[in-house]
Amino acid sequence: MLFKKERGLRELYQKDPEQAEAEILGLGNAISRRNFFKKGGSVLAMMLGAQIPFLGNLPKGFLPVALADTTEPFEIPGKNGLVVLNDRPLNAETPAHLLDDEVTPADRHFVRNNGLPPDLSNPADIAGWTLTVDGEVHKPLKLTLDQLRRFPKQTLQLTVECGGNGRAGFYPPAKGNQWTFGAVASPRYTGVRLKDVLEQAGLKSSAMYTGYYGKDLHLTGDPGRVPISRGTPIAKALAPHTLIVWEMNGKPLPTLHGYPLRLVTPGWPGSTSIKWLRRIWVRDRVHDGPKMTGYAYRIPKYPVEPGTHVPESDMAIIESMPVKSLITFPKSGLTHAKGQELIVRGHAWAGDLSVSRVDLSIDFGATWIQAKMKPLANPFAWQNWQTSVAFPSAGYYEVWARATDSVGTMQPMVMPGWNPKGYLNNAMHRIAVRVA
Ligand SMILES: Nc1nc2c(c(=O)[nH]1)N[C@H]1C(S)=C(S)[C@@H](COP(=O)(O)O)O[C@H]1N2
Ligand SMILES: [Mo]
Repeated sequence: MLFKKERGLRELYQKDPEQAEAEILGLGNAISRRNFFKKGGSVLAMMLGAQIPFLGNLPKGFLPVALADTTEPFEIPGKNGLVVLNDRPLNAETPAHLLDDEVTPADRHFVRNNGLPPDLSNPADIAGWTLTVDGEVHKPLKLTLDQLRRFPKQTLQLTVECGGNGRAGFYPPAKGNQWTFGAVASPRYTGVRLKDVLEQAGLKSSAMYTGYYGKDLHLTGDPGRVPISRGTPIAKALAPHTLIVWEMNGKPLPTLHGYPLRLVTPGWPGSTSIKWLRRIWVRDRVHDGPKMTGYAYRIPKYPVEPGTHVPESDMAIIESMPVKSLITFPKSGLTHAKGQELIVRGHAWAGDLSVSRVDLSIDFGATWIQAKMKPLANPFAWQNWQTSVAFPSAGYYEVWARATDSVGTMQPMVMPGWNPKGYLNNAMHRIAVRVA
């Protein structure tokens, strides 16, 4: 297989332009440049929306600038305005100003795949879908989708953020998807409590951790390899807001988000919310599936100097995510009329905790204005907030947002604890405002 590690299109273009061109065409492996232009010229023209009269002169390895400059060189079906960070596996984030909805619509929900989504084109795959619950249980279960629907139904707004959201802000840089701010979402999910299902299976006293398995394929395409299998301590699995869901915003889960079934572990790294869920393995020890061990989704047990090599034995699994906020209106870079108040709004969330306040600054942190928080939909929904700010004169301003959680911890202004894989960057979000 050609792709062992994750690799973005731009990176690929630098290293292996012919392969990149082949990837654009979805041909999967290297083809000759001559062939590329024979088969590819028309595809490229379609993507650009225009013929390329001098196609033959386009230097090897030059991604047409019209594609390189746009944040979305590929259309992801069902998505609107997302920035593609990697196309294999697919990873795409939502620009902050497109996350303005109080409840995230499906077309604005970020996508984070570690492998290849399962092929569900055969209706029998869905009709025959089962969820297995085994391991440290008295009565192993194999539930059909209909059987799952018989548990008490729950609908909740739940916030899920990728553990690597904000990675782009770390220095020295960490490898992996360079998420900026947009790998977070808070849609309304419908499903059942994981707790109710685990109780039907009857947890043994040895039940300590969960291990979730989805139906997606490893990047190599090898059906014997699992792209990701993570879980949580049993207490989080039994928490009332941890759900097995089949609907997002009142509609069947979109394919990219785990149709027909996914787990949602709100407030914890998104990687514990396994999509295309088919098995829950109750463990008598900390789960050791792919991406549970080593450096994956782990941070040093103590603060380290940026760039330090940390031994694996000193890495601890990330649990609750830190307090964070986002300014979703207005879009950064606007010009605002002098003398008029500017409405600023956004969201804040705090892992397992709640948000106690959100403050804004227009003077680079010297003074702060407390934002008004709207009523919280339910625990683990994000907290919508809004306020209006007045600027004393014309000029360049930044609006900074800082959330504080229920135990008094605030977002840092600068990069928080550096860690080898670049997780948990909850530095404040800021937008630029020109007042004229
Ligand atoms: N089966 C499966 N579940 C998965 C993943 C995956 O690659 N495969 N990615 C995880 C990660 S790292 C994140 S952040 C979330 C992203 O969910 P989304 O793609 O619905 O936004 O899904 C998690 N669940
Ligand atoms: Mo993630």
